[in-house]
Amino acid sequence: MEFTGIIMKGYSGFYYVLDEQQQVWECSLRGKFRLKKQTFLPGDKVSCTKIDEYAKKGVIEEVLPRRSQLDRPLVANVDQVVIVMALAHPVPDFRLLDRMLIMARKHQVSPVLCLNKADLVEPGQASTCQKSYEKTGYPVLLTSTVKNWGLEKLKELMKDKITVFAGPSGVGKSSLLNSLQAGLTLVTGEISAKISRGKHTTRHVQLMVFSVGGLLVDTPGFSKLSLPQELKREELISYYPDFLEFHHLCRFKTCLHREEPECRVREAVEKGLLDEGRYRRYLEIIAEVVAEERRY
Ligand SMILES: Nc1nc2c(ncn2[C@@H]2O[C@H](COP(=O)(O)OP(=O)(O)O)[C@@H](O)[C@H]2O)c(=O)[nH]1
Ligand SMILES: [Mg+2]
Ligand SMILES: [Zn+2]
Repeated sequence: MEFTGIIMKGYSGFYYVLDEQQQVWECSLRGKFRLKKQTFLPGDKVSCTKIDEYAKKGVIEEVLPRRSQLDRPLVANVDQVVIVMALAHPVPDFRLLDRMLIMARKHQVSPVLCLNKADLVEPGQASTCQKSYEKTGYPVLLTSTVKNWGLEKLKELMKDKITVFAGPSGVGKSSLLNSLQAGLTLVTGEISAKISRGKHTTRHVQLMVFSVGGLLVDTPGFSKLSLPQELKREELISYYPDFLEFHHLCRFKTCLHREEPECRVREAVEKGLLDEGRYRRYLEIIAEVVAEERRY
């Protein structure tokens, strides 16, 4: 008997495959895969054969083509990444955020920006931040797991999709997931406390079932992200959907929006139509891209 399913996790030689009836099967690989050095990632769609119906054991026969592959975390077929930043505690890392937006687009995964801990800042501060990123066209939510703000909206966006939660440590990723999915008990808390609890922190990448439909991935969080390899200076603008309408009006088609005359992007920043901080970070990134090009 054959069935298709999604790999939820791999663990010591076995793969745990969720079938369409929401049952998990412990599957091993046919020897031929080991020879072919084929990789199997969480999120991969596979076809399997049942070996033991009662004990829910099976064998993976084939991996179906991957739609996308994220590197951090290493997961296949991710539909969207919820980029979580805390508005305070820790202060938002907009440099990291802008890089994560670039990375998401590079991997053809749609980003959702979640500005969490909205309960810790003045409403005005939260909405200023929200408005400046809404110009990208990506959904930007203000959330609080303490006040239950924005969670219904986030839930709606996650329905029937494979969603990865990413962002720095301590911003509330695990807390959000615990609030969104009844029964989840991911470890949350201050960073130092989590390290001492060691074993229970998110190490293996694992997909979890979202009961309204869809799958979730929590990640341990990271603080640094490099730019995509071989990113060209003229390409960078395509990662800034908020800048594009102005870019098209610049005097020079090749405008990098630095010192060029009649730069409409720079003008838009001066007029307050684009966020100044985001523009300054763009200048840092373009400088990095140019420096990187020169190395080759
Ligand atoms: N005030 C406030 N604290 C929060 C919120 N969400 C999470 N926290 C706290 O922030 C800390 C880190 O949360 P955690 O979910 O472990 O962050 P993670 O490292 O991104 O998974 C914990 O102490 C949480 O209780 C929120 O919306 N408001
Ligand atoms: Mg966490
Ligand atoms: Zn320009």
